[in-house]
Amino acid sequence: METITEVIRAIEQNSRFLLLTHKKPDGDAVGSVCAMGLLLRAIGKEVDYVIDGRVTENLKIEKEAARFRCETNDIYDAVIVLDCGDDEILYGREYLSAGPVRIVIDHHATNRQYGDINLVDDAIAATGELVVDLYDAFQVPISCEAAAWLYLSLATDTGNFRYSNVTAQTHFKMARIYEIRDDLAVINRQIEAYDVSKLIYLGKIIEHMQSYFDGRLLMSYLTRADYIDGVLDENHEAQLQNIIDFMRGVEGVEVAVLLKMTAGGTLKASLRSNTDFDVAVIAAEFGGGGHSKAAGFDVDLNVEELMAMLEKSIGEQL
Ligand SMILES: [Mn+2]
Repeated sequence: METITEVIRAIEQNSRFLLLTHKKPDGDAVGSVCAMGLLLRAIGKEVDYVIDGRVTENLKIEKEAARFRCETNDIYDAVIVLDCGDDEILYGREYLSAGPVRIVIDHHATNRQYGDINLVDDAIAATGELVVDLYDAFQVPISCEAAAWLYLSLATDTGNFRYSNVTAQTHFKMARIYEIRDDLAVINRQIEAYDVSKLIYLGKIIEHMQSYFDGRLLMSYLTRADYIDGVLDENHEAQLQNIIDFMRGVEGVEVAVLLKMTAGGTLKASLRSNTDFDVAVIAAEFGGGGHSKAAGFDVDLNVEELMAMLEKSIGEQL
């Protein structure tokens, strides 16, 4: 049986669903979860969301986010996890056993297939694309609110439809969203608005930037000394999302790497590729994962050690 058919059967045969996604949810996580929840509710199912409280305000674009909670004591028929390739980074991992059936819907090439049913397609740009397929499978029209959540999902995971993960299918799906809503520019402005702290951090990143292999690799970092008031609070951390794109965009750059020190002293590495260079392979060497063009990992090393290791590892494959 085709996997999507298995997902449809599992949804049809059950009535109470718990929806989960990864920690520090991004636009695709929040967008795909809410669009999925609205689909389930449209076909008469009960839905609860257990979502990391660190969802940033700019992603709460519609009412469904008011239903988010951080924990539950309930028992469900099935647990659906969206946009999370690894149960290690799943928020509410203990709730994987809150129901007898686990369904994983995702688009990470490194997905660990930790569900009973794993609907994983790494050829699509955003998990929201799979949710659109499910609306079609159930013949449920996409509501005005669901359209906003699907826009959030697709626009953020594609860098506003500029990344190489975008296909004609992404645009065909998006065209339908534009037929439903005419205020997507307003929503986009809300999603993308940033704080002045973003510019302060950008200054630090430029100051620390180092170029390797004739500019084919750019690396930079932020340590505690760079953080406003010495800490990277959640609000400021959210401002750093996608800031690496300023490095990736430099002419001649094939790989960009940004290291951020966490409160615990662990380094969080973000890697981006402009070419066929597969940064998920590099991330996997350090115990992380992601996509071929966007990947990451966490490691307990200091900045100098890690930059030397990455220079060697990336240099061997450039
Ligand atoms: Mn995603």
